[in-house]
Amino acid sequence: MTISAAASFTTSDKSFTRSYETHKIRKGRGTSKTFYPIVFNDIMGLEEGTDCGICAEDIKLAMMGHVKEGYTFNHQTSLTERDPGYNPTPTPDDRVHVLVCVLSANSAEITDSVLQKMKEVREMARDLGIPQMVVVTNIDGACAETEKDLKNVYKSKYLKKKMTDFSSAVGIPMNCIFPVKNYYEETDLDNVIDTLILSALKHVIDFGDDFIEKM
Ligand SMILES: Nc1nc2c(ncn2[C@@H]2O[C@H](COP(=O)(O)OP(=O)(O)OP(=O)(O)O)[C@@H](O)[C@H]2O)c(=O)[nH]1
Ligand SMILES: [Mg+2]
Repeated sequence: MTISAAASFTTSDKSFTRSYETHKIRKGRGTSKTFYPIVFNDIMGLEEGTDCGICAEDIKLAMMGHVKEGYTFNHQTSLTERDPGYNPTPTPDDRVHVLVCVLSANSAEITDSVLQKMKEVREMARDLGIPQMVVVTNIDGACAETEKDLKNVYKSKYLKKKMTDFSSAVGIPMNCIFPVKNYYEETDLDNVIDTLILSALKHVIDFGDDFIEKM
């Protein structure tokens, strides 16, 4: 259990994550502290609000490695070469190796403006050759059967529909969409929760690995 990426605890539709931040997974402690060779970069969400809604162009710049750690996204304008948050000379490590879209199974219909941005981002990733996948979160609260027993995840008609609808709306194949439940109230680890998260993570790593091989 770790509390690395700050998550917001309100149910408002406002975006909580504002800046570009790298999250690492620690291995060992003290002098034997190292990190696993995979990192996650979190960005502001796509949904538009009074002061949120990342520009699709910023996601493209991030994928190319041009966004510096700690850069605070501006929902009105995208990053430019003149900005101190712009990295003009990205290394292969600064580049993105897999694009993961996180979607809540609990949310209402995805708005047209978000779908449009997703389409743009997908096309940019395709042009850059970056593999794409989707993680569907909140599967516990979205369906009574999975709430009762998480093992029912692949039996849930509701989740299946949510995933097929999303697959056809944005054109991501079903075998690139992974349902997970995140830890949020539990204080101890649980094998079923871990199985889903680790299955998604295994695919993230495999897809990323395929991309690195081609780089
Ligand atoms: N029940 C349940 N709650 C979840 C799950 N995933 C996340 N949450 C909760 O949902 C809330 C929002 O999570 P965040 O990580 O802030 O979501 P986010 O998509 O990063 O939101 P922004 O940063 O605003 O774009 C937090 O209170 C989480 O604990 C899940 O799978 N199940
Ligand atoms: Mg966030």
